[in-house]
Amino acid sequence: MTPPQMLPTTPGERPAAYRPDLLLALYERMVRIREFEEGVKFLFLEGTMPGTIHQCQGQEATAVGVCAALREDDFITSTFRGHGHALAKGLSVQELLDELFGATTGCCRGKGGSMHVGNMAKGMVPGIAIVGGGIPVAAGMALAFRMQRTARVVACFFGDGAVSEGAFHEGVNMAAIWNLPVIFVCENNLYGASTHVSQVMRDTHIARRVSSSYGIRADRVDGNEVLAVYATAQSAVAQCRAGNGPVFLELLTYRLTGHSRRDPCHYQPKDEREAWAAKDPIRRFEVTLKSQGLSDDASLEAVKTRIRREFEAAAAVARRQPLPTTQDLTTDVFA
Ligand SMILES: Cc1ncc(C[n+]2csc(CCOP(=O)(O)OP(=O)(O)O)c2C)c(N)n1
Ligand SMILES: [Mg+2]
Repeated sequence: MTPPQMLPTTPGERPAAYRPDLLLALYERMVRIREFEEGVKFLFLEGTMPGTIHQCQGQEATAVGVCAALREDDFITSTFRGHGHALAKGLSVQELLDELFGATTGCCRGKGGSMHVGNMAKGMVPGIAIVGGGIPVAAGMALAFRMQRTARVVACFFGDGAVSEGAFHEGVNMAAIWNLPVIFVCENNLYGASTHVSQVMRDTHIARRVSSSYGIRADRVDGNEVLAVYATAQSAVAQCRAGNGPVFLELLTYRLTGHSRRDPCHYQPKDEREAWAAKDPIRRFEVTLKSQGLSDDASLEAVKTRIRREFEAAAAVARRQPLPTTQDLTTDVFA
């Protein structure tokens, strides 16, 4: 990924011009996530892929916009909904698909599965499926980075459901009093499983709650606008690297799929779903790319076709990868 360019002055503001290769890279990454999720959905429904899956169709701009502002040696923590975070941080389609098939060639040697994807060598702690569980971990990693005198930062992804957990208070408060280099990234998709945010918090403006409770910078941004996410993440990362962290980002987005594959999603009202489908981050960015003369329908379609083929080739390989043996039960454990 191209290194960050100019910093915006106001959170969420798009700088006037980004280099075309950066814009096209952002687009390609979002499409890779969407095609991955659609392809995995098919493999799951077909019955070939074991376990369950939590998918992120509709939320591609949050993962891509934040991770594009990070360096390779920065870290992210993630959740049970981690496929998009992983691809955005630079994990390969192959190592993820192998993991989803439970193969030893997967990013966690087949022992993590869909809810725990990650790769420490690529700056991603394997996903933590306990809601809010990654938040104290991110604060601890950031403390370690500080004590090691590095300029590395941690971006900690979690959902709106996590902000009422005790772990959230502990982690954010500790990061705040010690100015730790953490970007707390709340993907507010309006629902924790089937429960709407308004049923679990009186003030649904999460960023406002955080800035008044913890005394840190907290921005609320359109999470379906990849350049707004990227610009805000860049300035948050710069602030954290300069020793003035943490920063909280509330990214407003929407899951255009069920909570998990067994969820028919009946609790999302039709008009709400349609309104958010019209704000699909990929389609919106296509409009931007076309209006800037960087792409046309044919070239965008070519990107999708290439990425779809890349997925299909990786899936064909993943189906044939070796599965762990009983000997593998006692490897990769502490004791
Ligand atoms: C501590 C804890 N409580 C409950 C659960 C069960 N659970 C799994 S996902 C989920 C909803 C999480 O919602 P949110 O944090 O908004 O993330 P999203 O699914 O919207 O990405 C719940 C309640 C859990 N995994 N951990
Ligand atoms: Mg949610």
